Amino acid sequence: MKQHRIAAIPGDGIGREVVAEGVRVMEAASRKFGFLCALEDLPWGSQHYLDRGRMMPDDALTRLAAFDAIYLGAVGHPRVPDHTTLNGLLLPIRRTFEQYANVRPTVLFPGVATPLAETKRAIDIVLVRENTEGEYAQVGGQVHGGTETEVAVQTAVFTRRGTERIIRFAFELARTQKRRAVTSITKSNAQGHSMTFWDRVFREVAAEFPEIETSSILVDAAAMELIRRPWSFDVIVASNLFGDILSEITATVTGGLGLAPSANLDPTRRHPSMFEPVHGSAPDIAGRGIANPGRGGRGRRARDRRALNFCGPRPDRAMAGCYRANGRFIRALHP
Ligand code: GGG
Repeated sequence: MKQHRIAAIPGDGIGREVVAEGVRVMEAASRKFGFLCALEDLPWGSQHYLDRGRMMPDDALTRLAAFDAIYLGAVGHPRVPDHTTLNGLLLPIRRTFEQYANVRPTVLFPGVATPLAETKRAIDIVLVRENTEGEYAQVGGQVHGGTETEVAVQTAVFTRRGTERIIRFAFELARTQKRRAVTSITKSNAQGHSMTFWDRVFREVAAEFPEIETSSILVDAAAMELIRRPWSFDVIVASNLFGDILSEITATVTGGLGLAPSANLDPTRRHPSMFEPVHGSAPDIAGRGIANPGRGGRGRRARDRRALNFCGPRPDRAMAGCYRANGRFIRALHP
C-alpha cells in the first residue's frame, strides 16, 4: 500500500484545531481509498519563536525536504509581528521548495450563504497566484530609522522565468480542466515596468493556447468585478500580492474565508508541496472549539446553525457540490 510522508505544522491559533480535524479527514480518506499516511507533527510557529527566537529550527527546511507533502494550519500571533511569522515560516517554505503556483479554487456550494444579492449563477473560479517572487521578494531596506529622514524601499521582482512559468501553469490548468478563459490581473497603467512586462509575457504564452479566451484587467477593476459579476471569471492569474488580496474576495463571495483552500505547488514535484487553508490564525476565537467553515454568531446553537449553514437546507446537494468542488480542486493541483 502506498505510503505518503506528511509533515503537519498546525502553527498558531485555530491552525491547531483545523489541522486536527483535517488529519481526521485524511485518515478517513486513507481508509476508504487504501493508502497510508505517515504523519509527523512539527510544533513550529509563534510559540517556538517566543521560546527560542525562531519560528522553526535551523534545520527545518532540510527536514521538510524529506516529506512528500506539508500540511500547514496558520501563522499569526498577537505577541509576534506579522512580518516575523510570515517571513520566518510560510514564505521561506514556499520559496525554498519552489512552490511557485498558489492555487486557490472557489466554488459557491449549493445552500451556502453568500453576501451577494444574486445567488442563482454558478461561481467556479480558480485563482492562480504567483508564489515565490513579485511583491513578496523581500528585496529592499530601511535607512535612518526613527529619524525625520528615514527611508523604506521595497522592490517587487518579476523574472522572465517566474512570470512565464506561472502564466503557463494557469493556461495548462485551463486546458486540462477544459476551462473557457484565463484572465490576467495587473496594474500596468501605474506600474509601467514590471506589469507591462507581465502583460507581454501573458500575450506570448496565450498564443500557445488559441482555444482559450483571454483578457487582461487592472486590479482595481478586477476587485469591483469579482463582487459585481464573479460568475464571469474562470481561471485568474495574478502576481503574489494581487493574488493574495483578490483571493479574499473570491473566498468571501463563495461563503467566507473558512471555506477557502490553498495549495502551494511545486508542479515539477522535485520538492514537497504545501497545503493550507487561506485563513489566518484567528487568535480571537482560538482554542474555543468554534473554528468552523461557515459563518454565524456565538454559542452552541449558533455553532450548530453555522454547521447547518455550511451544509445548507439540502445537505445532500451541498455534499454533492463539495465532492464536485473537491474533484476540481484535486485536478487543479496537478493539471
Ligand atoms: N493558512 C496560513 C496562514 O496563516 N495564512 C495567513 C497569511 O497571512 N497568509 C499570507 C499569504 O498567504 O501570503
